[in-house]
Amino acid sequence: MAGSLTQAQIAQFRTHGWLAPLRAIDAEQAADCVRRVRAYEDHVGADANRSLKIKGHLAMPWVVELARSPAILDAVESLIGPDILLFGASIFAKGGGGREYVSWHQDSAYFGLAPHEEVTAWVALTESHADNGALQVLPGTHVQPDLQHEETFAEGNMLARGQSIAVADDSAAVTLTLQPGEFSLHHERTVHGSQPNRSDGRRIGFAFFFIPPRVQSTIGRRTATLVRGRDGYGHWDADPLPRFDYDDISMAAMRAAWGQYRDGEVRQAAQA
Ligand SMILES: O=C(O)CCC(=O)C(=O)O
Repeated sequence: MAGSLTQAQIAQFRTHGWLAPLRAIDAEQAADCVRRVRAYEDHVGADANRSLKIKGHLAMPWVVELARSPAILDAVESLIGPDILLFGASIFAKGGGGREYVSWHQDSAYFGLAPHEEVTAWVALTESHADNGALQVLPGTHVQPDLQHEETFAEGNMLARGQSIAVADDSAAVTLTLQPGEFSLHHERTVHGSQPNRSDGRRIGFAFFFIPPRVQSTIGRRTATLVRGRDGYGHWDADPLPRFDYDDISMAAMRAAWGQYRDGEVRQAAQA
């Protein structure tokens, strides 16, 4: 299969369900993205975590461009093939010294996709390490089915419903240390989460959700954006992409998708 990953990197992903670090953009470009996130927050008057979720790429063209970074798509192509749809994007911005964390979960729980071929690229816009609550993964967990998640709505949990998998032993967890502009990849069923940010600075990452066009929505017709190759299946309608920053039409679609997800209209796979 074409793409940028070596056989060893592909084997690492297939065996362990994650791969890192890889470089998407340089540090200066990452700093520029951070400035744009702040500008977005000034514009909407609220933390980006409250709205740049699920379809966060519908708020501003630069988010789509970031997802389209050749280095990201080349790596994803190695795993899912030359035809690639961007199915969604969520920001995870954790304030320094805050209580926010992400409980152990699988992305697949609420994605409503089949077959299970989704790959998440988590792009670090700031540095991301153990002290500031970097993404952590439990290697090898992607070979399990969709697991039952308890919806805890716990205070500080950054996930919409505080959805959590009870993990008896997380001693094998791997912390994905990334520099600004680097990214990691994980499979939609890889159990992952993150600890609070104990540093002084903000830790910001953008998660992009990629699927091959053969993957279908199990919860009705939805939208996605073809970012490479061709879609020979037609399972997905086209996302209403932003024509400019804060485009009202695409922002309304983003808010609707996030609302459906957050308000429980999308049921978790293990209960379906
Ligand atoms: O950024 C984090 O802390 C968690 C990210 C995450 O859960 C995800 O990318 O699915």
